[in-house]
Amino acid sequence: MRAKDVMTSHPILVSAAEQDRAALRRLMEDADIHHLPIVEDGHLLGVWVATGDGRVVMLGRDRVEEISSDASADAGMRALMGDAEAVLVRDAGLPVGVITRSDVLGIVRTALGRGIGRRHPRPTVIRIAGPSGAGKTTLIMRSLAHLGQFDAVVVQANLGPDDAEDGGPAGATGVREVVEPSAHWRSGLERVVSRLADAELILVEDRDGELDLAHGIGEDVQVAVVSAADAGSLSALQLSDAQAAVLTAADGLEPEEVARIVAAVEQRCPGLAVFVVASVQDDAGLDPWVRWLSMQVLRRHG
Ligand SMILES: Nc1nc2c(ncn2[C@@H]2O[C@H](COP(=O)(O)OP(=O)(O)OP(=O)(O)O)[C@@H](O)[C@H]2O)c(=O)[nH]1
Ligand SMILES: [Mg+2]
Repeated sequence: MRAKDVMTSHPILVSAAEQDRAALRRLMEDADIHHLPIVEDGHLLGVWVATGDGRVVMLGRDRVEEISSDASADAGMRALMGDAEAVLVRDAGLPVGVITRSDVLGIVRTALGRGIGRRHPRPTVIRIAGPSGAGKTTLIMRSLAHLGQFDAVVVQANLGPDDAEDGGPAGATGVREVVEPSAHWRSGLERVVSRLADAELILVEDRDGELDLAHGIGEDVQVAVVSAADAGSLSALQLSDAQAAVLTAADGLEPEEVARIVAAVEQRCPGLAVFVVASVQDDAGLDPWVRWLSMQVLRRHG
């Protein structure tokens, strides 16, 4: 970024002859500024500054940095973080702009509005994998409805590039959704996560296929989504690097049958958090899962 990108253009300059402080203050108030560079015959002589206590004081030219409009904006920022009270920007020698701390604060405000500069180190990345039709999308959508406290993004690695224009199903809920088939791979996931660094939570719907959560691809948490009816065939090896399994469509089985399957999975995979959901009205299973998911984000926030 260049100085001309961040400066306030068409600066009001005053000559050395203008010494009437009341008039200078009125001028600054009318223009809603706090600095008036003093320029005589193109030479910078100093700057008038309206201080917070109502005074107007003159500072020497040593307190004003002069840079070219094509210079890096960073040069101006550094000057303001040091001794400079203002930065006078010149183009072909002519004063064309001023940068003050007000401009810097304006930039910071814009950045904050976009989530840039958050102190949480990086988003929590949750990879959700499972066979085709296991209920991954359904689970993500239902979970998002309860995760409004987080700035969440869904990364769809399970849709083709042709779907990218419309976004995926989460887009309809108002949650940001990125269709990124390459997020199935380590390098693709890394790229998309670095692009979404302002998010707090990234839910990645992984591509369908044989469930293999023995090797992570750079996410924080891996979750297997499998229909309860199919969960009996899950092996410990398949889930060896997973933190949770969500057994879906429990509404299609008798509760005793579900309990038996859960017990079997828990026995086979000690330490795995196992949840059971059924995308029906009175599903009580979603709550513990959403609480667990929230904890994954909160404990990374520190
Ligand atoms: N009865 C019942 N149906 C479910 C449940 N979860 C998902 N489904 C249904 O199962 C079908 C597949 O669900 P999706 O959420 O699209 O599954 P997916 O894993 O995202 O599927 P793909 O992305 O196509 O691989 C849909 O028709 C859902 O409505 C559940 O808990 N109970
Ligand atoms: Mg899906």
